[in-house]
Amino acid sequence: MFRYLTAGESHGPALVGILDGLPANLSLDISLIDAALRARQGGYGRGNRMKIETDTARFLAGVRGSKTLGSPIAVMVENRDFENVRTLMDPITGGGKPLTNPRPGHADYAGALKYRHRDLRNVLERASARETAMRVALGAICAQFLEALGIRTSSYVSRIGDVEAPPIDELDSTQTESSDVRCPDEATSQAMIAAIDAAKAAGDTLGGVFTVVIDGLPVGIGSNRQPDTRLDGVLAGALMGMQTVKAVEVGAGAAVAALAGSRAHDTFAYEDGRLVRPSNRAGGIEGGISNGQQILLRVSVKPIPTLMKALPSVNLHESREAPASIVRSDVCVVPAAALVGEAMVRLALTGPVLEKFGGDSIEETRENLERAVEMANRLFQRE
Ligand code: EPS
Repeated sequence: MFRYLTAGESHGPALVGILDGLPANLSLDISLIDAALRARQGGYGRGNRMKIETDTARFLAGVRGSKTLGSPIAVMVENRDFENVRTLMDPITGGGKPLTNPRPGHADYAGALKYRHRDLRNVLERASARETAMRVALGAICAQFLEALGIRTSSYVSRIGDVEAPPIDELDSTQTESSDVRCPDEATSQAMIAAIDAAKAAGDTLGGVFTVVIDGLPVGIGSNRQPDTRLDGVLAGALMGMQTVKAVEVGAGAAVAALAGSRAHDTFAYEDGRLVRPSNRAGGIEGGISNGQQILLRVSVKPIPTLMKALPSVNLHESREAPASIVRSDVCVVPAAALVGEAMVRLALTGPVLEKFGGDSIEETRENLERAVEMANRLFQRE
């Protein structure tokens, strides 16, 4: 069974993560893990915390000579900001003036009542998206496992606030990587940057939409056996597990509700003796099982809840109306969220891929995959 856990407060000493169940002998390019962490810190619209941190992954277990051992992998990412707030956050002696005014849209209020915390900082420290740095580190390890099997993920941003890109059919990843907002359309990128500047000037924040694409996923990942084994549910659940995400669509998504059945599904045909699907409205998943087509996941992200022009709220200690607490924050996290989304998809795919192909070493996993693909190709071959 593959599983992972993260721990860490936004301003505590460090974030830590454990990956358990990856096969042995997988060669890891450590520089790619740090590159993924660096990319998550970027994107137009980020705040001043990103100038303090230089995230790097320190391996504590499970890897030797840059190869996985098959034992649990433990990783640490230090929070440099901890040194600046040690009196507040030290695990043994930390404490200080409590935060009392919950931010609408944040975990502050519900979390305080749930855990009986009178200081909202005790909630926001774990609810903060800082923790996604560890998900990105662990996801970058899974990316190298998936890549070894020919499975790749990519992502792009198609909306920030009310600025939307034209339909993006053929994704040009070089364009996406050179855009400060991860949008492959140059003119839209500029309009998005202008929208972020305007929101910042107004003390406001912006959400948006990103898409995660999975290429090379073999047929048969996920299952129709039980509701919790369906691949669409597994992937959507992982993406909804991100701090900012409010909706996930697979393929044509919500638009399919308005289509008649004759226009909603992807028909089958033969072309030069090869089975083809002329469309991909299902987004690569039918009956909870990957069907060999590209997987398309469209994810809607809310504007982050810390506004420099604070929203109306209350002071819970004094039982009176008061503006929400203002803490350092970002204006727009959609480009970074796209990268976290990719990390979540990589983490969520690894379990079902291992369930299908198994293997205690990467060689064994690859052999099992090759055999399964060969058998599937032969199943309906004419005698
Ligand atoms: C973030 C780190 C945080 C925030 C942001 C994301 O750092 P700090 O709280 O020290 O500024 O910038 O978190 C939030 C938007 C939030 O609401 O908690 C990060 O590393 O992604």
